[in-house]
Amino acid sequence: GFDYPEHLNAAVELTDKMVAKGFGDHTALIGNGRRRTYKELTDWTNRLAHVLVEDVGVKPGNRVLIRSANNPAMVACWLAATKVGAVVVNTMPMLRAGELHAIVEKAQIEFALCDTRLMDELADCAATSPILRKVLGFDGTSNHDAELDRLALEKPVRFDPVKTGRDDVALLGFTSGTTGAPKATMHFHRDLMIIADGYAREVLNVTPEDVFVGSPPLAFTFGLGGLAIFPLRFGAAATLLEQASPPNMIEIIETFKATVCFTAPTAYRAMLAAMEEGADLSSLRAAVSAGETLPAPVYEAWKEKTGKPMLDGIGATEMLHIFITNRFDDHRPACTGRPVTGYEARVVDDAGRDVPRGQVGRLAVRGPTGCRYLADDRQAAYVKDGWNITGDSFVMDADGYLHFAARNDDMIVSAGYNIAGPEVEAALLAHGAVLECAVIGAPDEARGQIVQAHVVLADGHAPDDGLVKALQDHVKAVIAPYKYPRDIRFVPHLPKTETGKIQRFRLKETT
Ligand code: 3SK
Repeated sequence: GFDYPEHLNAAVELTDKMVAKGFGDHTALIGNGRRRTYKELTDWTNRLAHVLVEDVGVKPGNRVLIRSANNPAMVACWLAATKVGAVVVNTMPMLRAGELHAIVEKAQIEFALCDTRLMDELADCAATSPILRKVLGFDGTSNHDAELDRLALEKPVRFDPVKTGRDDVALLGFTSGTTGAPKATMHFHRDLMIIADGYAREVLNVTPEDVFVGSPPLAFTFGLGGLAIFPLRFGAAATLLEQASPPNMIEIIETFKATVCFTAPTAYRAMLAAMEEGADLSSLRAAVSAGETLPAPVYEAWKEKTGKPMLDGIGATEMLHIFITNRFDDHRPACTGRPVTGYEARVVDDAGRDVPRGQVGRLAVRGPTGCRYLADDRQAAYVKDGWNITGDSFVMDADGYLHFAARNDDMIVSAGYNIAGPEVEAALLAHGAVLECAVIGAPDEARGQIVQAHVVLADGHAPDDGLVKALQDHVKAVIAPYKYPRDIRFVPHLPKTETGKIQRFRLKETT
């Protein structure tokens, strides 16, 4: 089991304790043209912690929202807020005011720290969210040129950490439900350590020589683990990219000789193509693929080209991080592998009974970081008798290895992003030209799935390319732009049941 002292603070473990262990001069973070050692990161987070307590008035248990792209300043803010005992809600830069408002209301967020370049949408959110008491800007470019940075420069580099318990909530991980109504999953200080001491130690065998790179947002627990917690727990370096396109990741890998990469199969496909053109990714020892299922041809091509396995894994915001994975010495194509130490998996039917090996059923998992939704009736459906019933169908083979079969819900997974179809429908319906619509995930070679909208037009509107673009721009303006429908089909009517329910599965059959 995982044994931690009663008083534990995850941020202190990842900064002050790393300096005490002798990693002070090691590089901790690289980003926005600067490199910071563990000592510099520790001093920075301590100064910020002083500001949060003394100038902002953050008390243990207060919820603090952070809005930023992946950069060192975001990591410093997350660590500082964690150090003072706050409950952190990391959010993605693409979120619009309406989405931020739903998060602020759900988590009862009183304070927000925001990269000044992303302030507009948060200001709009603050105008409609009276609970949000104070918003402080920080300079995401690390030039220390914003209110939070200026206050921090005046503070001492020593901070007596707030006493937090190992079972105190440290993080709320947000996940959009299939209806788009956000759910918040609570994670304790110890959970943040468990994912490092379990998966990252056991499977990735992280050492201080490692350099991490990757694309998932820090606001997604996949990114927070892979690009902050895992490297910092072992004295390794994390490179942070505000725009994590495959070419940018390749540049980082070549420049800093990155050794561990966290991204989705779509990006690995692009990296394979770049290797054909001469890109040198030979420094990578671990290519972790998650967020969407890894197609066997990508796994095979990577093995063929690099001589190393690509490690497919499945995680969930509910479980905090990866709980089933392949291993360096135990990996198979079209297979997600076996549970990480400490986790158990079953494949069950609707009544919770094990289905025979080789048959499809729902993936149920149990382990030390299981789901606790914040104030949400959906908890009872997700956790039954201690088993977390995930949204995926799997097959367990005769050897106990797990193979992905399908998703069970209306969630669309496109290039690693989870997109709730109903949320896109609501955005489309807010456009005057749309009478009715249904949104589904359509198979796509490059992105796994794309958002496909079937639209019935209101009277007086004619289908044409100009309208497609207008609807796409409208969706991008209302919700995070990555959710926009890449494919829009105009149809005279939608398939419906006798009671008038839209039959999305019928649309899926035709794509
Ligand atoms: O597979 C996922 O979607 C996931 C979610 C949260 C954390 C980690 C992973 C891989």
